[in-house]
Amino acid sequence: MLDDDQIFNISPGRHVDLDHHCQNGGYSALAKALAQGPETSLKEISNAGLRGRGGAAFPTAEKIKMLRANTEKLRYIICNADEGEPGTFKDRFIMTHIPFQLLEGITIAAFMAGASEGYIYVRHEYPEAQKILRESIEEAERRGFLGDNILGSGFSLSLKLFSGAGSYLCGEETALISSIEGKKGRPRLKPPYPTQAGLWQKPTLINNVETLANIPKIIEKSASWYRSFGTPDSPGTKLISLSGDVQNRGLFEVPFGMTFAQIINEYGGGAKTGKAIKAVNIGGASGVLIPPEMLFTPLEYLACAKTGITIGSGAIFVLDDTRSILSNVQNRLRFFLHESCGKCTPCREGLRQANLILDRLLAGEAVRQDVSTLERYTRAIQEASFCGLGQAAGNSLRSSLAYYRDEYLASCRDNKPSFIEEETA
Ligand code: L3W
Repeated sequence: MLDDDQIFNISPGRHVDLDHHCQNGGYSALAKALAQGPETSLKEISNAGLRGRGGAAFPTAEKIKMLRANTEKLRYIICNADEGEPGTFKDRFIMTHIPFQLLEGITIAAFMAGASEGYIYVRHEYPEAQKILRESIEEAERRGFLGDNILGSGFSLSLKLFSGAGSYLCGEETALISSIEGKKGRPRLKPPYPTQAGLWQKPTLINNVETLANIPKIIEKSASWYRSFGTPDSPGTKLISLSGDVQNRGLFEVPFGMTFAQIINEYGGGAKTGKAIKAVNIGGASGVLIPPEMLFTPLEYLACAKTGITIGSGAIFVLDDTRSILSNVQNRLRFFLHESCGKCTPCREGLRQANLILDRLLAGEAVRQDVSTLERYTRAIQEASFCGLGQAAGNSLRSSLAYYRDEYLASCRDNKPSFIEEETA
């Protein structure tokens, strides 16, 4: 998806501009899509097996088909650029380096879905991305790639940028839609899905930045080219935000099918000198903590689902043997506690109580019973929370309690020899 020649040839702080984009084949995919029509283009995306890159991996073509099946004339497209998942910085890179590839992808997706109006919802914390995208939208309009009668095809798309206001919850699509409508950014129950009733109750195609940026290359180079990367279950590539205790931290585009160990060693250069990997967090703060033995799982939706790993937005955070699992888990728990909207009790109260137990554990004041209580709270948070925030917040708790229970128990004062001596005295 990322064109190395294009990206490495730009000077630091600059992005691939419209001329540069066009010189490298940019907008030929849009011209091709407009010429061959929405059905043929959609078939190519379907054959490519492109799936949502925001975290849920829903088949992109299926979503677009649902919009096409809707009889409502006014349809919207929304690009979800509210990249708030801690440890994730892939969408920012796309927006600040290859904005026209993203705009081209949005325009082709809108054409396939029959959407005539759209928004890019960019998180408030990305002012640089907002500026670049605003200017890029204006330039694409001036040059006939956006706006009325795109490339003389009769297809029109009015695209606007919308700035978030700093809420993680607004990355959830129904909360995001509410936020654009001027209401509180809170999720609602699905169904109806946005494809049925989205922005202003109209059918809406909402996709992540990375998903949309994949579309031009598939249309330009074909589904079979796309399938030459990855595995039959998970074709193509994934942007991985790699951080933590590795030699090389950064953003890497990797083909699906590589194991997590390969990604960490070949791209990340392995653990820091003299250190061993203790745990790896996959899928951002919403994801799971896994032990090194599980790193031989391939980056593939099916294989990961079987082992309980959530690829999510593709963030990988490595913890070496100097790290405390408990303080790492608490760090993420506090993030969710801060971002919880407070609407439902399991999330609002469950996270607060879990945090208090972690406080006690870290202060050496907890007892073994607290660990069992933490397990019960984790189940309640995951199973009874209203939206994905609570459901996902429990992932690091659940996985760390499963793989690092000994570390929890070792922090309990009634697990220490001195306490046992006191009790029996
Ligand atoms: C029509 C149906 N549409 C599903 C659509 C739905 C949505 C997409 C996925 O959560 C995950 C979450 C986070 N008819 C449909 C349908 N859809 N069934 O498909 O839907 P869903 O509900 O499975 O997931 P979601 O609410 O989109 C996303 C995880 O991602 N995550 C979050 C990452 C955050 C970022 C970021 O900051 N950029 O990516 C990380 O793990 O926990 O599980 O469009 O409408 N029958």
